Amino acid sequence: MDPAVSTTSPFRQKANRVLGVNLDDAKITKSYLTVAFLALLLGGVLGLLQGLNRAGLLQLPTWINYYQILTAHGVLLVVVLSAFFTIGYFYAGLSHTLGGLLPKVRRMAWIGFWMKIVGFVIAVIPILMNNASVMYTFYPPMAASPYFYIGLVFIVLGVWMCAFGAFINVADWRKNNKGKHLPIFSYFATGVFVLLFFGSIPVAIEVLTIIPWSFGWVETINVMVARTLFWAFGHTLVNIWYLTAISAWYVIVPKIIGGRRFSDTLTRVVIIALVVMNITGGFHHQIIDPGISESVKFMHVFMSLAIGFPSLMTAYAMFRVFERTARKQGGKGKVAWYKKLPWGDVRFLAPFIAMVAFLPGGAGGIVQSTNQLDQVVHNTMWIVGHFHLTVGTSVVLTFFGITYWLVPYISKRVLTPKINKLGVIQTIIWTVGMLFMSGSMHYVGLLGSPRRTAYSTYGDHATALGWDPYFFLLAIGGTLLMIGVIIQVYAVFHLMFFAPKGETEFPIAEEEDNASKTPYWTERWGVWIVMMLMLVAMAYVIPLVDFIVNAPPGSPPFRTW
Ligand code: HEM
Ligand SMILES: [Cu+2]
Repeated sequence: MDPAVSTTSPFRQKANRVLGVNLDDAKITKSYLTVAFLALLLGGVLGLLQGLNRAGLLQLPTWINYYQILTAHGVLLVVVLSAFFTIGYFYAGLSHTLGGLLPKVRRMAWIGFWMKIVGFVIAVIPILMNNASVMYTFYPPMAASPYFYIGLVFIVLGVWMCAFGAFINVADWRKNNKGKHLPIFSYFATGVFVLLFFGSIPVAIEVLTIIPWSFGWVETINVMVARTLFWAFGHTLVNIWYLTAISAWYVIVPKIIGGRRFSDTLTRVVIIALVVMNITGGFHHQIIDPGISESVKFMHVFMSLAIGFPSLMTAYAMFRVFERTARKQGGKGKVAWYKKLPWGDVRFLAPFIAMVAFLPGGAGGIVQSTNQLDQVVHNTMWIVGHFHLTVGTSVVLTFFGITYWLVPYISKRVLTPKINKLGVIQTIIWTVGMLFMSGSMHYVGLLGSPRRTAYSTYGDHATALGWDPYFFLLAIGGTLLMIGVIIQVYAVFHLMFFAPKGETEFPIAEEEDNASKTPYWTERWGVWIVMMLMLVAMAYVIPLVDFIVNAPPGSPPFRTW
């Protein structure tokens, strides 16, 4: 049965059947994706400027400095692009799989949209005025203009609005569909919005303590508490992107290649595991921080590595689906079946490369979670290479692959062979560009080049001069990526406004015919949330109490730029 029609409201049922997509809901997603891809365009330009500057190929004009650009690049790409894409994508899926958004929820999505836009404008003005060059991580002791943080408050409130909207819609569906399993796509959405809400509570607390400090109303701030609250959020954000990406891997990609989904139970267990074990990974961003006892760090490393298990389950599930589908279509041999996969289809190719990139990405993550190895790479360009591989490739390429069906779906248009081909070319450019950029970042990091540092030869020191060839490769990669950004943004707006009219399907794969029944305990979200909160308490109460009770003198605000 098409999940889109499993609603109780006859009007909504009809609207969906006739139109394929609910136009009011589509408008929400269109607006969110528009903002997301404008952020990609602008963020990409700034990224290229950084890359060229670090390679010594470009001197920035005097009215703008490296750290301003770096702050804007981070905020645009990891806050604006990711948040707007994630919300736009999941709202489209909630609408599709739950039979339309409730009018109340639609309003909440719009209020959330404008709150985020207003917040972004309030935060961006001090960045442009060079009063907030604190990077997207913004934790003390560096202090920005208070308006930067006030803008962030609006962004968080806007995100919460969307999270609650999703909860209300899901609760309504469950009330009307007692005893049924939440459709798998909405199950992913629920996991993501649970993490978005709970994960942003710590950062909200952090920002509320920073605001009086940055106004000068209080003199000092507890740096360790602030950093810890930030990373409880920052790390969760990373896994929100990841969960968003794998929702497409589990649910969408099998349909696109003409196959069926992997075990529904396993999928739901992976989601539960990622939600429950997530927030507690935050300390792996603080392995080098002083003032955290070894036992606490050890516990957190364990928690971080635990996330590897659902990832390995995912890797297995994906390749199993690929093989099974290819064999059904006549694929033969131990590996020759791969020829049967639709390599020329950007909706498959982009997320496939994204999955492959996650292998070295995940391996790098294990390096960084290891105390001794992290001593070598911490705060070097290696880290920048790592997250351009994970978020800049695994996540973003999956997002790109999604746009080639999601944008036509919400715009009542179709993907043409020409745009598909352009998408394939874009995917290849992105992959090659990232190989150059991320590869050289990793390597030059091992040679000691620090991250977050404008061009410098350190008085022509031999070590620093040895980095030059790698920065040159980085700049080549960055230039390719910029071309990729332009093609991708063109494709999105072409599909939104100019592609031929028609119906595009929201591709949701079915289960195997002989699939075993999913146990109902997977639906107990209350239990998973309580388990998650218990783990968070276990991980954070002891260190936070320690930071507060045994606090060193607090820090005044610093302006380092
Ligand atoms: C045209 C494509 C891109 C280029 C050329 C580029 C280049 C760069 C460079 C050179 C840095 C600065 C390294 C440093 O000094 O520490 C950087 C930082 C960063 N990039 Fe990109 N990047 C691109 C796309 C992306 C994408 C798609 C994302 C994420 C979705 C991303 C996320 C980040 C983040 C989070 C930082 C760190 C900012 C900070 O340290 O505060 N970038 N990028
Ligand atoms: Cu992390």
